[in-house]
Amino acid sequence: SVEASIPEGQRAAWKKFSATEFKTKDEFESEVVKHIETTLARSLFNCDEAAAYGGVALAFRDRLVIEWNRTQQRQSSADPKRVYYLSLEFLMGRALDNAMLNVGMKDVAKEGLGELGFRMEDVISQERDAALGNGGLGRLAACFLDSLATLNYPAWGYALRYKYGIFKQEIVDGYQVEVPDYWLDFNPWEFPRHDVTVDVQFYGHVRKYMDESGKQISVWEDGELVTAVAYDAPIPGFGTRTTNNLRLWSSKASHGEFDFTKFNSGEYEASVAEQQRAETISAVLYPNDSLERGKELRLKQQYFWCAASLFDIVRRFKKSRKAWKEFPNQVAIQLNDTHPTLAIPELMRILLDQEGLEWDEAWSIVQKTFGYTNHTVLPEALEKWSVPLVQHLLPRHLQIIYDINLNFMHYVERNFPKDREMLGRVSIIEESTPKMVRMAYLAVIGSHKVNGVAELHSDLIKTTIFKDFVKIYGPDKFTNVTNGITPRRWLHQANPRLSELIASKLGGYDFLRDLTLLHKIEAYVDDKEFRKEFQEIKYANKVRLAKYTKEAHGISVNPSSLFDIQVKRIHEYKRQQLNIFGVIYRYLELKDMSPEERKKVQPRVSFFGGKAAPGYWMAKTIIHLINQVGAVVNNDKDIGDLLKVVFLEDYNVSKAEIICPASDISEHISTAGTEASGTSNMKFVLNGGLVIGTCDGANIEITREIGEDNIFLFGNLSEDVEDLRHAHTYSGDFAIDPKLERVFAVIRAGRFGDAAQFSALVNSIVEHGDYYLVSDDFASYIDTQKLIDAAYKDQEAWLTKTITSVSRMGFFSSDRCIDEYAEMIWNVEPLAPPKQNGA
Ligand code: B1H
Ligand code: IMP
Repeated sequence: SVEASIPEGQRAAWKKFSATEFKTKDEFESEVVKHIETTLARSLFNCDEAAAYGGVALAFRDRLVIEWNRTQQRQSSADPKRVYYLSLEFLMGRALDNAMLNVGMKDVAKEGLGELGFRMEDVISQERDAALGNGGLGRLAACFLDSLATLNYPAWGYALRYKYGIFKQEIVDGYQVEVPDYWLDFNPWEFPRHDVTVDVQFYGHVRKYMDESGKQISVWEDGELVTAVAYDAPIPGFGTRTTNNLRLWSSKASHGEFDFTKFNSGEYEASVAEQQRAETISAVLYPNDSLERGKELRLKQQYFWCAASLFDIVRRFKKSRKAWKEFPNQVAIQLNDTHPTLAIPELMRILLDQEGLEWDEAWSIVQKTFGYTNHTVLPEALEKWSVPLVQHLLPRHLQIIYDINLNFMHYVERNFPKDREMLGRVSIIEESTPKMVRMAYLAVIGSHKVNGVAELHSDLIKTTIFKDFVKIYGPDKFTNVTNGITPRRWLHQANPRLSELIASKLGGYDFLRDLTLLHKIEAYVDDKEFRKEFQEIKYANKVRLAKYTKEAHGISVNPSSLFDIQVKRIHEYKRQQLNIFGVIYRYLELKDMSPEERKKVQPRVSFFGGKAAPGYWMAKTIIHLINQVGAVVNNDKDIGDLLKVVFLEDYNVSKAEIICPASDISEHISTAGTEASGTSNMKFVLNGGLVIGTCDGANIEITREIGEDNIFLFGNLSEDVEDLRHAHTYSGDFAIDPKLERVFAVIRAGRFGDAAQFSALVNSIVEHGDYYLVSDDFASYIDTQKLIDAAYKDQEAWLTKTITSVSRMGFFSSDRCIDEYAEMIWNVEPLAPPKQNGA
């Protein structure tokens, strides 16, 4: 063993002085004060909340690191098959609260902090979100890391260490303004590993020659090198000592052979400029959710990250000195969407050019190693890279992609000799000008399993974008893993009182590790005490959001109103425009009423939140309209508390933790067939809110689980969408819904400011074919909102629905997802930590 090679005396010294964990309140306080006074060089006299946060974070970090080291050592010596989750986005949010929950000792810390003069909530809220993602895809990756560690899977996340995460959104005069998010000022959760670096090559050319044995050799030469430096973050599991690693790569200029000539020739400025150019690779997260823009820098990011990660994975594999054919038994790599697809030709390149394997052997290893998760069928989100760009940046990879395609074309030709058209349809290379590499096809061909993220979505990919591939490979290559969320963050941390109430009935917090145990609270659905407490918790959570709304936006809302919330990226397919048009319609109806009639109306607050991609004008127009409607409605004396419209600025993970527990209704109203899954729908229901939604994504499975009496579904079905779109364009009698027409009339009349500002939005529906079926679904949406108003009046029945729904949400834990991936796709087993004095 490794230990035996270290001399006895040395081992004894290490053991004697090995770091230990604080165990008592006094020890905790001593650690905090030590860190504040030494690590942070502050004192009693200038210790503000930020410094207190630093001290507490460092104290918990110390505990975390001990288990992290042990986990890594355990995994190194057992050397089991590991999972590598490659994702360009990890939307982690804050780490301290999560660390305290997973490490334990939060109560001790809270008391200790009190003695030092601080409140835990204030200290926690000092932390900046780690916002290295856009939306659902990035947050899913974060939930998966939490579950992987909790379930003791030996797993690594790999991503980029963006200097700037997703931009901060400010609303100025009703418009979105983007402000850079420099989040690394003080980040105690990352560990630079200056000893773990990889030189990554770009550009250059390929030289081919024949060796003595007649074998064709390819050498990728020249070009430029950029160095990847690893930054590691510990990922603690809940209720286990397993602490996995998230490795983020940061780019810097290489001091390899390509730049020292510059130093020697005295081009100092040029070499500094080169340094800066290298650093731009990991400088900024691309802020587009579900939209691909084909920028060279993005392709550079993708390759930089794939090359560094694969080098690291291969290096770790080689330590075990196993034969190459064992690689897929030691390594499972999951591609989170097509963004890491270059990992496929990169692993081929390593195996062929560096390790000297034959094509067939290399290809068999590659296919067994990779799995690919698709997250969207929207055509504008499917990645394609121009062949000339790939040729320029990655000449050897383009050759490999062409070879993969050639073999694949031969295979298809042999198996489908009668279908000549198929070759063009399934080719990795699209014969356009310029030619394009279709990344999704490369990902399908290079993986052994392809999965969608909810049942409807997984069915849709088999009948639309990957239809031919189902014929070619058979249906078994395609599978479904319905998304989930971690109950640690999205129940316990976001809604501690509800978690506590559930624990009090279930006799402990086991449900946080097995969410299906929630079904047991259905037994309390008629229990008076339980109902009262459940309802009080919801009310308190609404008060918390109301307080935040007042502080952040100066808008007073009454917590007894029905809270209606839609928070997610702003996108036409998600249809925030349908929601705001519905709000306008409600406003017009209120204005029509007599004061007597108004007294019977259910008061409502419509909350919106979410970022628009900076270049997405239609989405920005929707934000502007929401704010303009708010300005009118919120100041209308006739309306008062009957209707308020709030746009919550800069929606992010930490705000979601306040928002999700506070809904009565949340909106998940995408055009059917467009939202692959959705995950905030799960968060809202788990926290005792109901849903208004379309038959789309995971809404369908939520309905199956909680029962159709407990959800408000509306709108056209996915199978009818295509015909409706066709009719909009080709049949003469496409007419806008009259209620919606009324909304448009007041917008055009300038009721919400200069009508010209909203004409593109209105015209996309009236004149340009209403691609997202806003008009088709409007009447059914309005009717369903009326049903909701009526249902909410019966508070007892409503409460029954919410409690029943919570009890039936067990399926949507990301722990269930990870076990499904492990069994169906990765074929990996957990590596549990040894039991430790009764733990
Ligand atoms: C989802 C994306 C996405 N689907 C491209 N696709 C991106 C595509 O930066 N890009 O280029 C970024 C993001 N994100 C979302 O994934 C789906 O829309 C949701 O329905 C789903 O719940 C989520 C997680 O599976
Ligand atoms: P890697 O797999 O080489 O990147 O190592 C992962 C982690 O395991 C690092 O934190 C290493 O310090 C640790 N580690 C690697 N090899 C050994 C070993 O032989 N014994 C104990 N720890 C190790």
